[in-house]
Amino acid sequence: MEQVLKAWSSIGEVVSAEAFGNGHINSTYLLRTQTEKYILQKINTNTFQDVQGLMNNILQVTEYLRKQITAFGGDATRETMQVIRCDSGSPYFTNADGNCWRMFSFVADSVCLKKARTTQDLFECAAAFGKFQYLLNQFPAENLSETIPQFHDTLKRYRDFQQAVQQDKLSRAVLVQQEIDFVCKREQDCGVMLTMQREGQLPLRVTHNDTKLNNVLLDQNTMKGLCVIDLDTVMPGLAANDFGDTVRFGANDCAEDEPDQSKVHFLPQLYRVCVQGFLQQAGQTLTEQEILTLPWGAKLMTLECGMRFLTDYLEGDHYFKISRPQQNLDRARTQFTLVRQMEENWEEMEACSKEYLLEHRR
Ligand code: GN1
Ligand code: MG
Repeated sequence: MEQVLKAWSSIGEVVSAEAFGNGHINSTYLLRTQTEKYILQKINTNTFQDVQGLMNNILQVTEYLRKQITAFGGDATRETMQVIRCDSGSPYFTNADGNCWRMFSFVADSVCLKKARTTQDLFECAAAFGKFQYLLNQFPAENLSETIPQFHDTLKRYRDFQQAVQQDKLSRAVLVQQEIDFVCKREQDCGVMLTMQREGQLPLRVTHNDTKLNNVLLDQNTMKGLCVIDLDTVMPGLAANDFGDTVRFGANDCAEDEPDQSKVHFLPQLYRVCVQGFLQQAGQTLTEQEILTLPWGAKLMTLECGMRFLTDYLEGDHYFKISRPQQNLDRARTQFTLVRQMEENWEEMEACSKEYLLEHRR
């Protein structure tokens, strides 16, 4: 790391560096100098192969957000991420070993939660991502590179899953036949929103695509949503998917990798809170059809994420970081339990959208 830090000599002497956060992909560190804190990240270049394109997206999006936030009277130094360029002026540094690193300023007096402690925490998370989408409503999407092609193409994720089952490189398929069957029964579901989008019923928007609670900072004093982070997957996408991934992660009472499925509960009352938070901010820019497909966003983001975890388990855990064996399998099982319970609560989920429309559109 010493060699890496030389590329940012302008921040002064770094007195400590510690591992930070819970991301599954990049490696994150908190740095302290005598006076300031910074976030240093090693970019996972297996996942993000076009680092130039990735950083270019982040620079464009944060610059645009800074203007928007200022125009709305906010504090742009705290409400969006800020890239700290290297001494050379580049937004990232490539080490002699080929690893790519980047730095962000640390948002003071903010917290990042692993799990919502109160209903309000989840509301704030959904609202922060709703506002993110609202602020980027007019952003020229054609300027963004696709950092991970077909990221939320659920049908492609299904095909990747099928391939992993067929190849069965580690002979694990026999251990997870139930889970495999669960996914196969839902093949038709995977294409529902993609078809609507292709047919012009759902617009593409600039979306975040990874809207879990730990990708938003809350103000430590007010516990209000403050700053959306992890901008690696900002790309054109569907509004309902941004809503849906917040639900996947937050509208339950369990950890993402809970091993005991009897402890996994999808909570419809928290689903409702997500609808309220997201639509409070993004509602006015969304079409009726987008609002009606919110339940699909929740179900498909959860199913897709479960498929991705299961695929990774079958392929030998090379994509998502794990800290114990079977963690990806537990993550997958938890997602499937949540999907089943969403199906059981489908009418209530649909009712939330309908009630919103009745109240706001007629
Ligand atoms: C990854 O990087 P992180 O931990 O915020 C993943 C998301 C998954 C999520 C599951 C680039 O997000 O797509 O939904 O894990 N990010 C990427 O927790 O694949
Ligand atoms: Mg993250």
